[in-house]
Amino acid sequence: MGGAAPVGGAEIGYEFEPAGWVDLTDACHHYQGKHEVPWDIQKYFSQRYSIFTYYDDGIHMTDDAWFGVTPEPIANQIAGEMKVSDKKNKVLIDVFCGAGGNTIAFALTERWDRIISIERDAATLACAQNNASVYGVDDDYITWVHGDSFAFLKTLFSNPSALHPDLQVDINATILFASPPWGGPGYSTDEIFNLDNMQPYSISDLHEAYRPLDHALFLPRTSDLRQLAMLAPEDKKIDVVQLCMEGASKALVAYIPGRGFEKV
Ligand code: MGP
Repeated sequence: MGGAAPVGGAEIGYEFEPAGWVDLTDACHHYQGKHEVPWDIQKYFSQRYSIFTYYDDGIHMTDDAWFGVTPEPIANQIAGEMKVSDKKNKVLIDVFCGAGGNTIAFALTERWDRIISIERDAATLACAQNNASVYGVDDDYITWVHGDSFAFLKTLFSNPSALHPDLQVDINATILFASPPWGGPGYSTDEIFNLDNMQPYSISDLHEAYRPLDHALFLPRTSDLRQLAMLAPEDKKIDVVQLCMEGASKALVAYIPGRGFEKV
């Protein structure tokens, strides 16, 4: 199970399997008033309706998930534009699912044959599943995985038969989306953000894990573009899009063509 205790899975014997339904825990909150909210996430709570339009319909969050959840208009923009190359990608893997903001937006496009959404923290995964059901997103369409996405990808690339059959996807038709932790809100104090300093995973850690696949990275708006440019495969370009709300950039997304498997 990639280092995490299995939750919800019914079958035994695979390194990774679909998570099944995960129950909400005491760490999953639907805050109703600011007085209930820890001070360091009050700013995000104030923006709850731009993060989830249907917040009042029972959206649940862990406290840590507030820092990284993608606001709905931005998640929808990415979901609409999600394309790295001319390849006909049919499967999308969301490797840092968090509370589900991006996965929900991807699912709402109905553009993918399958979405695999991976989250390491069981309580956060429970929130994502709950939030997807608030948005009426079909549970059969999203395959949830509780575990470490780096270990999942390693198995997918090197030993796919160790994955449950529902997770054995055609990697030549798969695109990956990553909205990793940036190391907390402190990133914004740097005029240009050095992606080697991103915590706990640097840009090299991420790129090393994702390079065979077309992938889109959701990163700080001030990310050093020279570092991103260096990730482009030979003779290919990387598209970088600034994502704005109310006239101000919130983040950027970099669309990076995969290198395939032969050249890795
Ligand atoms: P922010 O930088 O904390 O707020 O988050 P900002 O831009 O100062 O906005 P304002 O409301 O104070 O004006 C902005 C957006 O960046 C969040 O809504 C998230 O979508 C995203 N974000 C922020 N952090 C710290 C992370 C992170 O660690 N990981 C990911 N993936 N996204 C983050």
